[in-house]
Amino acid sequence: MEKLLCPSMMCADFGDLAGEVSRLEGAGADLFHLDVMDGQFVPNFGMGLQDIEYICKHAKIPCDVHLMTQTPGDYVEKFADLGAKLIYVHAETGPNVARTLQKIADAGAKVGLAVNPGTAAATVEPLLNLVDYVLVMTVNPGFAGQKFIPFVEEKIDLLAAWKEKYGFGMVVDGACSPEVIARLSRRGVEGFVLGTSALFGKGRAYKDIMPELRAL
Ligand code: S6P
Ligand code: MG
Repeated sequence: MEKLLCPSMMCADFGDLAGEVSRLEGAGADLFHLDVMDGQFVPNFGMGLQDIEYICKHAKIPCDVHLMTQTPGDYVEKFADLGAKLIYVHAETGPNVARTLQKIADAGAKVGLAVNPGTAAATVEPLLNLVDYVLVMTVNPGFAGQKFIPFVEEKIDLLAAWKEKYGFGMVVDGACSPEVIARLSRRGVEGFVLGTSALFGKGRAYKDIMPELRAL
């Protein structure tokens, strides 16, 4: 199974965003992961519309947007217009997530469903009919540099067993270290969001790290 390596741009050097985009592309990144937080759904803020627009415009590879926001349904068209090719909204954002997922498809983007560590696979099963990618959170969302939550692996196995029936891809977000990538890529996960655990702040060039991660 081909891996999808997705650098999390909130971990990048914003003083040199253009350089970061081109170095990561040169290193073989598949998709830029752009986190949006509203200070409500998670206790943090970021990234701004200008950041999203800039990266989507300058990137040669596609961008996803991970909306960690309370009312994502009001904004999916906006992010599709800014250039997001895949939009994740959280399953925990209210009773009408199915409508929001439909809105993403109508806006012409791939449909993503993000699932918090405390949300069961069974809870999201009906929604799987509507999604292209499930983003399994292996930390509580909001911050880079947290610890991997091991009990989520049981849910990853349940979801992996449903991939064929519902036709979706699985991406993992949070504390994706080389060990986690090696283990979970053998259990049906194709996509990995790369933050501080595997890629950023390592004192090594992205072009040296990324092929190692792909080979795991
Ligand atoms: C925040 C966000 C994530 C992080 C990423 C950081 O929860 O959704 O995308 O940026 O998980 O990775 P790491 O390796 O620092 O945990
Ligand atoms: Mg994220």
